[in-house]
Amino acid sequence: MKILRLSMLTTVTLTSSLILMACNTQTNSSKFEQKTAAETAKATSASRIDQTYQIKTIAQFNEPWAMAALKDGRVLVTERKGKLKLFNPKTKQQVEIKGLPTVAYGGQGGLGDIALHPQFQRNHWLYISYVEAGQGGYGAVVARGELDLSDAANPQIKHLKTIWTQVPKVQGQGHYSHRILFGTDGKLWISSGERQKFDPAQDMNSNLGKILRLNDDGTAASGNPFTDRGEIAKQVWSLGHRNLLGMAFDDKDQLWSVEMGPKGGDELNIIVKGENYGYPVVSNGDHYDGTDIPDHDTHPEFKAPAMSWTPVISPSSLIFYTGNQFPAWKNKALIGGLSSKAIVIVDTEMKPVIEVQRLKMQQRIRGLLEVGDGSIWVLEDGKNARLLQFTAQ
Ligand SMILES: [Ca+2]
Repeated sequence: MKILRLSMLTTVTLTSSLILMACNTQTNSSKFEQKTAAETAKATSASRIDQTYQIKTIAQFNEPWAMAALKDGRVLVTERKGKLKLFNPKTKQQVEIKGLPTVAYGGQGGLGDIALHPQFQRNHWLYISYVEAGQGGYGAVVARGELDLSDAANPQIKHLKTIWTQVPKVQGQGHYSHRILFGTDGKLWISSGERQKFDPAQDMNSNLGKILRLNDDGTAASGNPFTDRGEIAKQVWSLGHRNLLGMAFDDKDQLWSVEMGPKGGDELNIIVKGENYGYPVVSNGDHYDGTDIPDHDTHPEFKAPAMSWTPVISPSSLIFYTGNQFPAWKNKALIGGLSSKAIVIVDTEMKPVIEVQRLKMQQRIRGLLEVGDGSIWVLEDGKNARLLQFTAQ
């Protein structure tokens, strides 16, 4: 019975990837086709799980990007055009927070991520990432301010100050990445995309295409691996990245990232100090015009992804689930998918790392957040995007 089900699944996925191939006349490489079959087959292995869940719509936002939960149950939601909303799930009320900077909205840019300082209860420090225009074009920045909620009707950010900037600013409005995350070490981790400029990912005079590890004031953290290679390089923890829209620590305090590949080759990476992940020299995807980018296995000097997807999932976000409402997802990676319109569940403790469940969502998924009671909040992408709550059945 189990064998039958598996072979049926394989047939279905193979058929759908063949249809995809037929629709996409640009895809002409047989190597690509073989890999597609192999990678989808991997996802239909015997270790699939089938965690059930219930979905409730709880709010709606305009082009939301990221969320952060306050201890009292309220949630902060960023909107790409530059608004920060304080949402109270009990009253369903949304209050706009004042004191936000002007953001360069356009392309993939605008207001981006949000993170609370580990000692937020004491210092009220809030961190946001957003895109600014300046000399040379556009670039993401991270700013820190104090969130003042003392006047419930008039919440605001005070003393906002830019503490980190993408270098250099360049033309174009894509691949900012600009995820921000605090580790248990109290350090501020930033994902900085290569801005669709390829080579900066290997250039140590630029912080594009890198993962950075900073102190909470934006200065480079001690213990970083490239401290003897200049001021910008001091920030760098790992390099050779493309567009990293998700970063999260697992239960063993290991950092992981998800990264959009070019045509094919979306990646889940285990992030190791000082490693080079090879972009744009290697990728399991290829250029959009069909030009080959050598695959990871041709260049063992670069760190290969723990898992890659072709066809792509377009990963927007990453969390590791730590709660008890969904036992089968405990300590698994949950990845929000844009073009895949899915939430992709990955078991990172398996060798090799494998996808174990895929939730079909019918909408592009932008953000994921686990809250205190172990339920999961899911943000759709775009205008009139819903905030969904996942609870156990
Ligand atoms: Ca390739």
